[in-house]
Amino acid sequence: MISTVDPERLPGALIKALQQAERIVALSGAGLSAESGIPTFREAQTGLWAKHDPMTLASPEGFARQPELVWQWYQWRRSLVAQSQPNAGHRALVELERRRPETRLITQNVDGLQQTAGSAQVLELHGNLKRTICSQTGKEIGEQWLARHSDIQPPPSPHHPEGRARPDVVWFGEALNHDTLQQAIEASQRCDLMLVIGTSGLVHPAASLPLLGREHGARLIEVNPQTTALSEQVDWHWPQTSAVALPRLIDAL
Ligand code: BV8
Repeated sequence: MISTVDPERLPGALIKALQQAERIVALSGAGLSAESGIPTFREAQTGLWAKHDPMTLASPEGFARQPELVWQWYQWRRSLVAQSQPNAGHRALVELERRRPETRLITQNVDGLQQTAGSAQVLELHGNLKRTICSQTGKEIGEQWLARHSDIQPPPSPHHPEGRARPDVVWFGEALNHDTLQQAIEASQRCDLMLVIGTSGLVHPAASLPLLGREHGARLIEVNPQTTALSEQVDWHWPQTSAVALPRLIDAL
């Protein structure tokens, strides 16, 4: 049974759990950046990409099969991010960190908007598309090299003769960075309240973190206009957008 709350009148028990929480984890997904104008992962991508399945493009097989198309998809997403600003939801999470210094921010997003909003420590489970690495060695490739070789898409790598430039993101079928995942697991096990913000809860291992928190006694508040794969597991489903909900959450602290 999903306990959906009245978006305009939060139950006292939710507010109490929020006020008493000392170790809050915020797990965010693409929905947090939606109000910054960045399409979510499963929404139909606009224009050229409508006919491509993001799951195929965001995979090593997809890159091996169509490197130019995948490179251009990320170039398009990078340009979207470059034109986007953090929204009130990102800023509310920065304020949450200020009010509750033990807060840990974990994101599935690769747009870096939470850091742009001012957060110093964000666990980026799926990497960050602003960084480019060598497809063979994983070493970072600098912007100057990329600019000098932009006539070839994707540009070659300076680190390996067969290497190509690729975004520093975790594709489907690739392992997450071990340390980042370990820190996210530990934070989820330690927290006493987890905010699950703007995620469909379909991608693992990220989607297992709320369940881990719950197993260790955390209360879960989901902020999402829709119900999701996680809604049955949370204590409260708040059917509200994150740019509206998160500032209200700060006001209730
Ligand atoms: C791995 C980077 C192992 C790339 C991404 C079967 C069961 C369980 C797992 C699997 C399985 N089969 C395969 C797997 C593994 C697979 C997986 O989970 N597949 C799923 C889809 C079935 N996982 C992996 O492959 C992971 N790796 O398991 O490795 C391994 C171990 C050792 C050695 C080798 C391998 C890697 C997964 C990472 C994939 N990379 N991103 C890129 O971005 O280009 S995931 C991608 O999806 C994005 O990061 C995105 O963030 C993420 C999750 O999606 P959401 O964030 O939830 O976004 P979505 O669009 O789905 O939902 C948006 C939500 O926001 C909606 O609910 C909407 O209602 C809401 N919303 C909209 N507007 C708002 C809002 N909410 C609030 N406010 C709003 N305004």
